[in-house]
Amino acid sequence: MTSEEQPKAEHRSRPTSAEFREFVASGWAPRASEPTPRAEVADVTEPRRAAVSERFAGERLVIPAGGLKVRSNDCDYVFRPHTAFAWLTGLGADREPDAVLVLDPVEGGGHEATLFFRPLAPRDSEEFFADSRYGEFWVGARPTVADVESELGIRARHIDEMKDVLAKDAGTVQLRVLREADAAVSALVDQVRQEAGVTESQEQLDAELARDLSTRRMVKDAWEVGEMRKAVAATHKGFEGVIADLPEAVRRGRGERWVEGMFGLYARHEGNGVGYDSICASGDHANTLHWIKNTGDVREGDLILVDAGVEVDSLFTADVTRTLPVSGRFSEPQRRVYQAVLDAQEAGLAAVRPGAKFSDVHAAAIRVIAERLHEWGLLPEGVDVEQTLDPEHGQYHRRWMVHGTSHHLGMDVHDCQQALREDYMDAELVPGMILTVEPGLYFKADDELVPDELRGIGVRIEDDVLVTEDGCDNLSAAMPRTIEDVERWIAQVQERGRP
Ligand SMILES: [Mn+2]
Repeated sequence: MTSEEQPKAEHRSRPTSAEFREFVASGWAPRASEPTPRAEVADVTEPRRAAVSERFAGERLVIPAGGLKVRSNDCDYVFRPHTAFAWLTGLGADREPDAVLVLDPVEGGGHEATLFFRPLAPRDSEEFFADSRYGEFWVGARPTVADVESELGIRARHIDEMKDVLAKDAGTVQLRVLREADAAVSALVDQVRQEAGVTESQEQLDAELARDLSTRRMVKDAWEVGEMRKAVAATHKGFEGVIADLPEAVRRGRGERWVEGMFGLYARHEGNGVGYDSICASGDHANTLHWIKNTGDVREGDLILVDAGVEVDSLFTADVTRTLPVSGRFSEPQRRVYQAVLDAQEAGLAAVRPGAKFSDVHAAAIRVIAERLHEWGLLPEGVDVEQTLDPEHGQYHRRWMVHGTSHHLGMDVHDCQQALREDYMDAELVPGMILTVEPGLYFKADDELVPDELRGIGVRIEDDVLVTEDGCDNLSAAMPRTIEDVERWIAQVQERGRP
């Protein structure tokens, strides 16, 4: 109900004669009589909704998917549902624009879930042939109410029926909406509240819902870990596609785009797409942390930093970085920097275990970074390791690694972003959490504080790690990381060709 409006194009028209409408509606084979089979994910979303129901007992919760966004004129961006909506319904990939999940409290406790959406329109409707956004002629047949109910195990209704459900005893039933997902649904909820005589601001209540739905995804269940493993396996394959084509990337010029395209090909083929814009940064570009322009050449002798992840249809995404010598062998200065980052990563990985604090991982990795920079004489005169690690009066080493070492990972690449500091940075790790460990060192080409031979070298190594009962399981461990293994990997993949 709430996609962004597309500007009208006055020069276009569709046939409207009664004769045509009757003709276009006739002569089609009957639709499949069997609804869509139940999806595997339907079994795992039910307990998720039950947990949310328990937390917000007696309240009505509104969780929109969001709407289509106009790219230009009558072209929209590819749709991606809000993560909380996808997590609670099991709808992933590009489903279902304008849908809204409503959890309605029932007497005696618990909630009834209803998915309001735009079901498939009949063939005698104008939408069928004339609506380029939703019509079957244009975007294919969408699911029916029966399809959605049978696929997801959730009651489904036409979106037009939603307002009445929201308005039902709105004066007595507490209403909360996930505001960030869909501005129009939020406006509708505000209108319902106003009509019911609710005058005090409800923003705090809505923010609590957003925070809960974000924080709640921090510990992954077995099914979610399985999706992460799929995402990582596809990412591994994508990296091998990139490695196989590195010589081609060098030959063609503008090789960063070739690398981006090669990874994107695998991401799209193996999964839903990339989980975030791939960073394909050769040479000095690696020192721009979020280099996604990818306009540069890939040159023999340089390192190329590739930070990329495949997102699978459930929207779980990997997030892996490898820094690869374009010619297949690291030079001596490249080895020195790479090994320091690897040592920092090993220290970070060793700190991942239940009971450790999230921030301990960064502390362990950044200490190694500080030590190496001190050994190399790069810290200011007279500053030792402990002094630079002082959070108040130091941190000189952060000039060469300004980012953090870890973030939670899941359906969003930066997962659980709405969580409070006490539930994230200051929280203890527990089994089932998945985080990245990704230290780096970045020596810009114009950095006059570092020796010539290090200028223009940027290295990051990033793996995706599951917290287990007694430590951690590196989900991306199959992707080589040590200097020797990376060199051997490149030689083997280039010998074999694209996977
Ligand atoms: Mn990352």
